[in-house]
Amino acid sequence: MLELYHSGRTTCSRKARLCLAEKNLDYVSHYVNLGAFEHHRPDYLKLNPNGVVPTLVHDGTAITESTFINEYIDEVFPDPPLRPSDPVLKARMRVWGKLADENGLSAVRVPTWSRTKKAGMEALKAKGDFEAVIARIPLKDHRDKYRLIAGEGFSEADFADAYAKMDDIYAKTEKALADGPWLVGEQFTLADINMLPFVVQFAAYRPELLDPADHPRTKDWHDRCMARPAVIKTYSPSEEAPERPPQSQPAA
Ligand SMILES: N[C@@H](CCC(=O)N[C@@H](CS)C(=O)NCC(=O)O)C(=O)O
Repeated sequence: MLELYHSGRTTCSRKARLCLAEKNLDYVSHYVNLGAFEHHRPDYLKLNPNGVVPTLVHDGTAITESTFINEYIDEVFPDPPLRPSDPVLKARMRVWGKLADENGLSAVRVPTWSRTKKAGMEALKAKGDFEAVIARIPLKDHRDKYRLIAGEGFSEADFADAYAKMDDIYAKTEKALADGPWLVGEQFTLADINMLPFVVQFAAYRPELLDPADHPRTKDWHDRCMARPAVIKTYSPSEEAPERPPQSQPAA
């Protein structure tokens, strides 16, 4: 049995949901409400010690890290294949995964956390719960960022750095797609799946990035990706990816 712990609409959750949808795999969906800090509860930390989403559980075994989750899915359920067999192309595919995990995630976090987490932090501070909640966060980097959001927020330099990373990723997709139609050539692969949620989310904050005058190949790739049935399914509001998080469950 496959189970996915995810938060629906976050970039990393979407990566894993996209891969499962491309494979047409059934899974039990467990929504993890980040706003209610469900990802820092002891029961979830047993599955994912970093306290982040997503986590795939396959027959009771937890797999973490969205890029590795997707490789695992492709290895165990090889049809249709989402990794090139050519070792050079496979290495290139992994470079896209690394770029998504490092620069993609750190870039998207600046505008996303600024918009989605500030009110929650204010509420925690008002209730006097802030320090206790922060102390339960396993990753120091996340503890520091939550503190920043609760205080002065990301600086102009943080935004400039995030925007530079977005520009760099769009420049890289534009260059790679000259040899397309997909990011590593002829085959639609995990490179496309792992990068798409970032390209989409960057454009949600900066629509000009998808201007065909500036990034014609990336715009065309984006549109072809968004027309795939698995992508339509993943991006449509659904019970597992609601507009608003469902009611938080009581802590286990
Ligand atoms: N490298 C990890 C990063 C996971 C991650 O940071 N996920 C975000 C959502 S995209 C998260 O759980 N954030 C925790 C929070 O918002 O407190 C992966 O790709 O699985």
